[in-house]
Amino acid sequence: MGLFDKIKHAFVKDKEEEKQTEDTTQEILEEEKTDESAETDVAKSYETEEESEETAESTDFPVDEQEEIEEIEEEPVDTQEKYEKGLSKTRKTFKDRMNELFANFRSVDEDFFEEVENTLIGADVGFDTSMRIADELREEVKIKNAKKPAAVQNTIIEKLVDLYEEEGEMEVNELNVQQNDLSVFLFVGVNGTGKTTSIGKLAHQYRQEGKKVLLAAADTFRAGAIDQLVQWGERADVEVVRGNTGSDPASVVFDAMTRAKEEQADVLLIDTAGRLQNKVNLMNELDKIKRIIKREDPTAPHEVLLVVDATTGQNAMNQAQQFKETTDVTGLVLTKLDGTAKGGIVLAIRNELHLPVKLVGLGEGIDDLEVFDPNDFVVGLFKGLLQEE
Ligand SMILES: Nc1nc2c(ncn2[C@@H]2O[C@H](COP(=O)(O)OP(=O)(O)OP(=O)(O)O)[C@@H](O)[C@H]2O)c(=O)[nH]1
Ligand SMILES: [Mg+2]
Repeated sequence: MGLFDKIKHAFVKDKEEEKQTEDTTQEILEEEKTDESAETDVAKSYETEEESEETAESTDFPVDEQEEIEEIEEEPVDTQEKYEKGLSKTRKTFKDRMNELFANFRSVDEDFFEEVENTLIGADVGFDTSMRIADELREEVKIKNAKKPAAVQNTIIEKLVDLYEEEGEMEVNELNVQQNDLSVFLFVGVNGTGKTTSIGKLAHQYRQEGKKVLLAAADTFRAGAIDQLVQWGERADVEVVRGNTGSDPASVVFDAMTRAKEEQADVLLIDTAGRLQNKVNLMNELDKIKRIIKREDPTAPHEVLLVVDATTGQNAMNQAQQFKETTDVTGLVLTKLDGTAKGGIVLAIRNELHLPVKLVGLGEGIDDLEVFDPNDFVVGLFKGLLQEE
């Protein structure tokens, strides 16, 4: 099944569920009219099968219904839910923009195609992507003779998804983790994008999986940077290899590589400076760090992860372009997706930069980092935009 078909499938399923919810709500409302103890009914409907099969003994001492409801509400949100919640602003903006586009819709003419271009650019999917989609739409509308707004909107989504799917054919979104051997991940990116935070979160995840994790504090330039990583190390319960502020970051990396090998660590995550005296210095320093890593382990670094802040939109794209030209970036960590409506840049990143997003930051907490699933991402983003034709 193609990606667009998956979205259509999810859309149809949602519609069915919506209808079912409507029906159930209707039933509940009707029951409420006849039954005064509606609260008990709601509590009962939360019972799992297991609970309803409880022994006679426990039925003798019924649990307080209120307590039972609270217990259920406290259950941790699952990953998919967190992911969808984090993207809600992006989804809403896409929807609003589409509504705006079609609010003034009269006919499919040249003005309309220009509006489509503007809408897509405004939704941060990238300039080239927007132009290309509008061009393809011109053709498609001619062929299909699609004139109804719903059909045109669905065609725009179809084109966007098809392009995204096509461009991602060779993309590897999984992190390059070495089995039974040390994995070295180098984190790079301009200041404030979320390098240190993402390292802390990832360290926590690996630690929870039972891996031996080491961190290297190779941002020796900014006062306070080392302490920040040390704090994350404490939170994630992992060791941090560090030097003094102002010391040579490459020597910290050397120490970290040596120690990781000695202690047979599974993962070494290296934090680097976001800002130096100037950009050339920064790139030279990253180069030197990479050389040291390679000298100690010719297969490493296994990932050079560029951390970009999604809230900065086009700026994040420009940074990625610059880093890509000077460093061998292997993937992106896209942070702060939770606080932004600019999630559309995931499409621009893929279609125009050809860099795989590998991790996404969905909040400031230690658990707010997810591996990126590109298909789930677009399904979540676009299924709410399809229209019944
Ligand atoms: N909402 C949200 N905030 C985030 C996320 N990731 C990082 N942040 C916040 O962004 C700010 C900067 O994060 P850092 O990890 O210090 O960024 P950095 O890249 O290490 O910055 P420098 O050390 O200055 O180069 C902090 O306040 C983080 O809490 C995210 O996914 N969502
Ligand atoms: Mg930092």
